[in-house]
Amino acid sequence: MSETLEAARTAAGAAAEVVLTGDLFRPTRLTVPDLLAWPQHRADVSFECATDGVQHHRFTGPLLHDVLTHAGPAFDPTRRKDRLRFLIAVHGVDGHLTVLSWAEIDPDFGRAPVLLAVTLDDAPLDRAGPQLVLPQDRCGARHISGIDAIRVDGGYSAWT
Ligand SMILES: Nc1nc2c(c(=O)[nH]1)N[C@H]1C(S)=C(S)[C@@H](COP(=O)(O)O)O[C@H]1N2
Ligand SMILES: [Mo]
Repeated sequence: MSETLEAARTAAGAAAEVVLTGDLFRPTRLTVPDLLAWPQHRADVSFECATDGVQHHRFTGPLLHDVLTHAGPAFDPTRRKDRLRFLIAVHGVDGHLTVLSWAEIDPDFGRAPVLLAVTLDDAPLDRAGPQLVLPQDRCGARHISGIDAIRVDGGYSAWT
């Protein structure tokens, strides 16, 4: 997140919150400390930024899959084919956005160990908000910082 945006968020006095919304049985809002309730994973990542070159960072946090599963995505978890239509949109406070497929992070499919990081280089992200971490990405662009909303979308389920 840019320093300007982070300063604005901090000045507003608001603890960063992530809204989990969309096709969920238990939509919710989570702070960074709330994200400590799930098992914590560590990722040491290197990624290349088109403008700043190669960056190295250490992140810790829960798996995105664990957090979203707890929110109850609106598919039948016992039927693997049901999940394939679902998308996950991750939105940063500055409007930066990426879309993942559910299958990309599902242990039965792509198994990407994507984190919702709560620390960056050992510093807590309580005020900035969590950061998306995709250890397999070569490019840094999907490592969205200052996440303020995640939307699970099974909209393609209506496609006949
Ligand atoms: N919210 C938000 N996150 C973002 C971006 C952004 O513009 N907004 N840029 C991405 C890009 S292009 C890169 S390369 C990395 C840079 O991370 P760093 O500044 O920690 O090296 O952040 C990513 N996360
Ligand atoms: Mo970048």
